[in-house]
Amino acid sequence: MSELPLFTIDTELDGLSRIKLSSPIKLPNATGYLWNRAMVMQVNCRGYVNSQFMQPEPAKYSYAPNMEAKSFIQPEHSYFSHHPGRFFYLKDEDSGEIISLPYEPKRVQLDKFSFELGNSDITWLIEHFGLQITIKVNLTKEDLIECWLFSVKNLTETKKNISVYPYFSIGYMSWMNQSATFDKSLNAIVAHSVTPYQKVADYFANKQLKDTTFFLSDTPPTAWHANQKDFEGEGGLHQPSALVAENLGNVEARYETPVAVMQFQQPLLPNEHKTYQFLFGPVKDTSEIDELREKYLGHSQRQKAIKTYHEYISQSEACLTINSNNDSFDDFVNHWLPRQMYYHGDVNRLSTDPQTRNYIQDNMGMAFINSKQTREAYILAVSQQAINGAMPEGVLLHSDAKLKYINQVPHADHGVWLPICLSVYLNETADVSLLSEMITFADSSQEQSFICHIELALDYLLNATDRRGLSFIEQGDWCDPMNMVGYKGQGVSTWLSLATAYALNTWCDLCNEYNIDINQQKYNEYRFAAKAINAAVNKYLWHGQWFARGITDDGRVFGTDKDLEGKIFLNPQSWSMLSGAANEHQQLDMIEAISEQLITPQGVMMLAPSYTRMVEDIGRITQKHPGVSENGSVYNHAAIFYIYALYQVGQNNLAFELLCKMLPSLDNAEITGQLPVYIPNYYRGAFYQFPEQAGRSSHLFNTGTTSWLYRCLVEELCGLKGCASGLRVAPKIPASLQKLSGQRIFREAIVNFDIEQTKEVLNMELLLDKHIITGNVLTCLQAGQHYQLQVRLPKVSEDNVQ
Ligand code: CEZ
Repeated sequence: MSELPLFTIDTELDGLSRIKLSSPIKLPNATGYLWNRAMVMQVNCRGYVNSQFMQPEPAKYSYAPNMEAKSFIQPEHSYFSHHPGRFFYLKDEDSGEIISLPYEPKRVQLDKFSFELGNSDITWLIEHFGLQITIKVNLTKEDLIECWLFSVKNLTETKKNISVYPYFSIGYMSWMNQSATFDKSLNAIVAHSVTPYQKVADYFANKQLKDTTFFLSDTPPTAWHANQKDFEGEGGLHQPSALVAENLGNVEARYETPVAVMQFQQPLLPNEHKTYQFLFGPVKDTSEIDELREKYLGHSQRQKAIKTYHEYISQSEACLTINSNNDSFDDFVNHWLPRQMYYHGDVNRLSTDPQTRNYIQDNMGMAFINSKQTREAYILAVSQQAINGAMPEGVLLHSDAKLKYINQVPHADHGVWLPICLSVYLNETADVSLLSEMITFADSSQEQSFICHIELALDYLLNATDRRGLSFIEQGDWCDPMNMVGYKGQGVSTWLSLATAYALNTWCDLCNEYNIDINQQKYNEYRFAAKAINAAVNKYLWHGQWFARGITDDGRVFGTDKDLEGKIFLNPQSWSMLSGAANEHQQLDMIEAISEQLITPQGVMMLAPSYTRMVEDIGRITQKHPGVSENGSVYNHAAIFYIYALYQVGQNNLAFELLCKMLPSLDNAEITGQLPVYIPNYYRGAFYQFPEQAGRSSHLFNTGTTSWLYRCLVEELCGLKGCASGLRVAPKIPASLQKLSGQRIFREAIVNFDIEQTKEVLNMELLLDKHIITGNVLTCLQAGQHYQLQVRLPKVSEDNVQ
């Protein structure tokens, strides 16, 4: 492979970004992802694919070669030789040589390789055997189907005879019934199965399931093969025996593991090319295949589908575009971050019962893209609140949906998120009408205003405190697997106590800012309660240089220097800055302790040292591998809380430094192992215990980080934050960023801005369309109007506190 840069960031004609990886070996786990409201596929540069669809619960149509446990999408997904994938064997009939594209399973070194991630497509451009091959996949706006194009061109002066063999894995579908054969009338390999069940009731429940997987081509195959084991034979996937013969054997699978393989023998004259279209996906029955073929097969149908899907994904365009003279930073902030944020708000991590904290935070991000969706989501969330104020573990998005997995474990924090995340919705829209919406409860048809629902949630939190005024943790707070601190009903959480104080203060601030009509006594009660909680946290949980993480059922304070492992947790420190519990001295102490113990080249770890053995009064988190997920990884959701908190206390340089560490880039790609197209939920931590693996990406793009990161960029770094009277301007650019320009869409006004730091001014100066602005709120912005905003800031000092 020639020494091309590992990857490049190009810009498409439509201004959107295109990431191009030049090697399938250097970043073997590199992936991109595509989705629509009913399916998601994570595509690996070597050809492996992890995909699922909703019916309405998550289901597969391309399975692993053996029975798989149904679970939520896991971090650090591992690939293995028979992992589901979309491969193309290509035989040079003249030389007999066989390769596989895009790289797996034969792993032949290719003359040219490029794995390209676009906004709404994933493509490989490959050259080998004197052939130029393009492989492209896109999804559709609303259907459960993968649309593939395979194009091969003869670049040589001599005629070439080839066979192309798309090999789409179907895998082990069912222990009750699975089979596959070629259906001539559909020109498709059709694999039928029956979702296993034993209860009569499930027969009727399963009748609607899409238990059939099909692979259809626009070209009649020379031959086909639908039987996994027989296709491989003794040669295995690296040297499938079925490819030795001139033609595939047209072999069915009969209660044998299916596969979809077709053979297309194709002579190519010099400069001649041949293009194939393939459709792959789940259906309930073959009549659906016909409809999908009509809709998507054929040049014009394909162009229409690509255009519609492109428009669908392009809805992810958000309200900020920046130019910081750092192309990779700008590319991520302007394209890939809003795309990931939209994915979260659009498909709720492909769950029918998203955890309430995730649902509310993910929809906070949607306020920067499509605030109407945020409004609907918040109303739905409070409509599932109990009349006693308790918010549900998960928000049911479907009439048949049930609370599953982690949502069957009682967590104490779901009530804090609405008052906290509502501020972004109101700052972006000033839509106080939401607050007077009358909404029922999960367990009562009584209607109460949105304001009342918020206050019931806050009151429920305040009642869920112990004699010290600290919040009970039950079997977990924001940290899901911290399940044994309070399972006996006594353990308390420092983080949740501080988050409750922050939620109370945030609600009171919103009431002031938007003149929300709440009872003055209630308002005073909340301010007093927040103070009391902050005082209690300081009294019982400040230890030396930082705040402890909590107190167990048996009264043990943990998360202090006295602990061998889990000495310091990041969240209590961050949220003590947000709630106001930490004074300036404590802030400096904590920041120093965090810099010494938690900061790594890839960002800030959520705790250290990672636990290496079970701690029975803390729980499952301590059983996770050190440096993985909540057990001391660089858990980006916790890291962004810290960055947001640093901005609130004027630590703008450190905040920006840590924000840059969080973003995947060319510089850190060889460590993270990923391409800069999403923020992973974590990078491996345990930096001082397992440095070898530290920094590796989890490759899991489901994370609550995106909306908070976008909030930091819009409201803090650029400091273009909405308020009741307009757009408040208060940039927090670091000393390292001389200039920052861009465009901010605010309540449909288009504000082009230039922010620069200069010795010529001692205080911030604002010019709007060359008019000096007194104060720092732009109150006259009209929807649809364009404005030019110049912000001149006094020189920002290197030392952190501004
Ligand atoms: O799930 C996330 C949750 O979606 O863990 C976060 C929590 O705040 C998010 O709401 C921190 O605990 O159950 C487990 O052990 C998993 O680790 C989940 O906690 C975790 C998933 O892996 C997704 O990251």
